[in-house]
Amino acid sequence: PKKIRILDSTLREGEQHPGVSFTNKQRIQIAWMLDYFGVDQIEISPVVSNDHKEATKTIIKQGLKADIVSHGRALKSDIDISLDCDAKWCAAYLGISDIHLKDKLRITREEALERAVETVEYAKSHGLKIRFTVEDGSRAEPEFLLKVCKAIEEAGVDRISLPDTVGILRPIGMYNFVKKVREVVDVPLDAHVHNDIGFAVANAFSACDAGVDQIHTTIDGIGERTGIPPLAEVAVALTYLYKSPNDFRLDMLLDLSRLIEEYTSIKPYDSKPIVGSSAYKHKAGTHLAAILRNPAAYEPIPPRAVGNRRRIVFGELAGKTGAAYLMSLLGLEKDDEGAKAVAAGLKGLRMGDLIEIPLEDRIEKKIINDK
Ligand code: HCA
Ligand code: CU
Repeated sequence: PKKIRILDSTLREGEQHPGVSFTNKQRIQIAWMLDYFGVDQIEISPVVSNDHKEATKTIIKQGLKADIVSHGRALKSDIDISLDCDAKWCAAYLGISDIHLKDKLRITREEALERAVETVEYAKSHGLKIRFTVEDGSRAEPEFLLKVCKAIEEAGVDRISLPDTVGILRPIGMYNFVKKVREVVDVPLDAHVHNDIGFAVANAFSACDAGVDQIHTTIDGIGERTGIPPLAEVAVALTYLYKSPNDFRLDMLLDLSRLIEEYTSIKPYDSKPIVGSSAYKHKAGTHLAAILRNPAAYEPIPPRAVGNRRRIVFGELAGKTGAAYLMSLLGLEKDDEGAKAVAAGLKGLRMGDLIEIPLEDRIEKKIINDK
């Protein structure tokens, strides 16, 4: 299978999430952790404040394995800031849909095309690698989108980011968006997709099917409005479903999520895939019975592999299997009568009173061996 790379934008898109604003010390730590995790590129924007500029400079100096991508507008003055930071990679974005051209930038298509080409030429002539983002490309007039992509390819652009800036594409729409561009240019492509209707992860993978080789993520999916695809879902899907040959340390995923929680007070919702507190909880007695023989019965990805852990919830659905198991955990003699009585007792428990026990490896092994 083909390798799909990850660009993590926690430090750029992530900081656009309401309530997120890191200190420079935190930015540097996040960059180190993302690099150790194994992402290919880390994006940060030095143009938003002096503080960000300092962080960008410092992170570039760390000599991390990942490329540090310095993000800004398609303006020479923003490219100059990337140069000041000693960046090797920069990214420039420019809205190219009519709504962005008319109501945000107040420029014509011709002016936008010219600005895109000039920006790429300027970066290249200063020795920078440049990714160009055709912002709101998913709503741009298709002929104009292709025209811009061809022109910046000719100007020497190194990558093109195809964004669904407002998250309105269906997976098939994202596929077609990428495919159209893929057919006219040879430049490596990025997918940057927003989650306004909940399709971000699905759309990112549609984009892969159509030919992008890099997905943008943030830790826990934080970003403008409803954010972009979370690093955890993307890295796990790449590894387990797409068999992409990356060297991710997936067992850091829970720690990465906790780090963001600590620095932002944004807690991932319980049922959030991979890192949510319920992602590996089992409640129904029939599920427990199966889990005790073979956890794969109800766990597509082993919890330890992603730094999470399995928990059993003993409550009204535990049944006799659950009751007997709870008794064995507590070291109680378990006869049939006793188990029935405990099961009846558990039936009286309601939300909030449920007993939750992490399954220790030791006990799990013993039970699995005893079967
Ligand atoms: C923005 C827009 C952007 C850019 C994406 C990219 C988008 O700057 O807020 O550079 O790949 O969603 O279009 O995040
Ligand atoms: Cu975005």
